[in-house]
Amino acid sequence: MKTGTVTIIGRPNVGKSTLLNALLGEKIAIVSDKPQTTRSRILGVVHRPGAQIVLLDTPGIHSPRHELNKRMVRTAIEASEEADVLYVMVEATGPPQAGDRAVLRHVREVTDASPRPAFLLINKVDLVNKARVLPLIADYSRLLDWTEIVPLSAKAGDNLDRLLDLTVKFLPEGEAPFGEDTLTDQSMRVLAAELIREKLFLRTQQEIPYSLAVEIDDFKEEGKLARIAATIFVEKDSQKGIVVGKSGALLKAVGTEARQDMERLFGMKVFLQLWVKVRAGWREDDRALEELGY
Ligand SMILES: Nc1nc2c(ncn2[C@@H]2O[C@H](COP(=O)(O)OP(=O)(O)O)[C@@H](O)[C@H]2O)c(=O)[nH]1
Ligand SMILES: [Mg+2]
Repeated sequence: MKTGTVTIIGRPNVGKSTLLNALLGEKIAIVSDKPQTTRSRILGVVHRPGAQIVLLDTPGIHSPRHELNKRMVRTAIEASEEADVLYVMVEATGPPQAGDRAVLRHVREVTDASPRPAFLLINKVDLVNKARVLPLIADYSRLLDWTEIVPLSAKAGDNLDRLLDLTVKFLPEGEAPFGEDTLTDQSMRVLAAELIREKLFLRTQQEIPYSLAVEIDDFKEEGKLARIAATIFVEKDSQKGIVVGKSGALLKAVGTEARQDMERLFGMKVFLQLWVKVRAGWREDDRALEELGY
């Protein structure tokens, strides 16, 4: 058996979580059009004939301003240090940005400390003309000595099989760490909280998505029904009004969308109750961050 850990890193919003979901064929990592959607390390297991790949999706590497973000970046760095193979993701839509260069500096540090294969993944090729990818490959090749360079589209599913074939070659021999049916190490509670947060991210703007956290208060399974109660934390009273929405409309829409995703993922009926509470300054508060699982 070939098996090992593959960590996906990159600046925020390049498509790391979309790739994790695409490689798993199941949505276990939340995705939005906004940067910093992913806040924790997300483990997914890819099963291939003769191989098991333990994939780690990570928060985007960025300059952190809040304690929450410092923890997010630390999580990404630590997960990259565990990797047998590093996936370093960038976008095909433009030349390397300052954020990409910061990621590459980190890759250099990790590979200098302990040499390991680093793949450059040029994502979102569906958005550009093929002719634009070649100069990008040249740009990035000047910046680092890549083991492999793989242009792909996580969203359209382009070149993913080739990526996995190349990856398996670089994995060590070993015993598979997870059972054949294992998809993730995340509990249903965590998945439920994340799906609620995703729907909120998609429906709120500006500072609000970043001021939100979700905590599951109660999760009861009764046969084929799950009864879930969750609290959405915001930082200010004014945000609470916005998250609840006019006559509760936004909260209701979020609840419906999250419930539908949970029913699909868990294969059971879900009864979901949502509450909104103000918890000022939770993003800077060590105790609150621990309680919220960050
Ligand atoms: N067109 C296109 N969009 C993508 C692709 N991969 C991700 N996206 C979009 O990019 C945004 C950020 O994706 P996400 O996976 O959350 O990025 P992350 O922050 O790196 O995890 C979302 O709107 C995705 O739908 C891709 O291959 N093509
Ligand atoms: Mg993500």
